Amino acid sequence: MGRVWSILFLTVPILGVWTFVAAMNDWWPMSEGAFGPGQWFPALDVSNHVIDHLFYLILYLTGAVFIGTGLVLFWFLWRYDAATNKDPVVFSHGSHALEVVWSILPAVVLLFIAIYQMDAWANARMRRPLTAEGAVKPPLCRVSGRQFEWRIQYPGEDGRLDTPDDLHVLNDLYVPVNEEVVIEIESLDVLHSFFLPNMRVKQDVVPGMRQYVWFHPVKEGVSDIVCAELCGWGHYKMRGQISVVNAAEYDRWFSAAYAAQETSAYDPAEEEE
Ligand SMILES: [Cu+2]
Repeated sequence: MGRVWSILFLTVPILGVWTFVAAMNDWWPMSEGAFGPGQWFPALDVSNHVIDHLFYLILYLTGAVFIGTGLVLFWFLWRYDAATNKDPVVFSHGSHALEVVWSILPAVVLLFIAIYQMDAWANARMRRPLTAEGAVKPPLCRVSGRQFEWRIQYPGEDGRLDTPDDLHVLNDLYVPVNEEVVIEIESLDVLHSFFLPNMRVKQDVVPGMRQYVWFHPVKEGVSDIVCAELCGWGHYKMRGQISVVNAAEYDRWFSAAYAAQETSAYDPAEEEE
């Protein structure tokens, strides 16, 4: 019976690794069509690969530990199966040397990751992009999370937010390609999380806090905006889209959206939920 258990436990690392390898290579059962769209990362649309690099580094580190412990577990179940193992049982009070090793080794690995990712963290969270003059780059727009939509507000001609010439849009973010995009994010009610999977940007939106995210899109195209924080019954439908377009198209879109806003009639029924 012990042999059956050992084989069963061996399937855990095998299936676990298979899940990842199949997802990475788009093989069954993780392929497109089997469980919906491809299960691995959405396309990377920013110039900065550091998040993916860190992800793979940590995946391979934890993967090696996962495979290692899975194999050790299998070997012990196989080797010390009570039905076939005639050696008497030995009770041990532990091994001091082993304990030191398995305390120090993870500590060193964690410390290495902490130091190794410091620059990536600073670039993603602390070093705000600067203008050509060296000033802090003002946000392109403000995105406000609200149950269950993203309200987006662009400054108008005057370049300032919260003035009468602002442009307001819903769930439909436009940004220019090939430049550093800074977005101010805030919440109008509860915790949300502003997640742009293709830009590798994810930031909790905390009520009462004004925060900024930035990224540098290098590919034109449309991708998702997702709320990554369970924020209420309608959380699943709190999604929008981000369109990365060239400068000319951006200006065209902005003028058209602004013209549409100025000529639309106010309809109180639209305000109702
Ligand atoms: Cu939300």
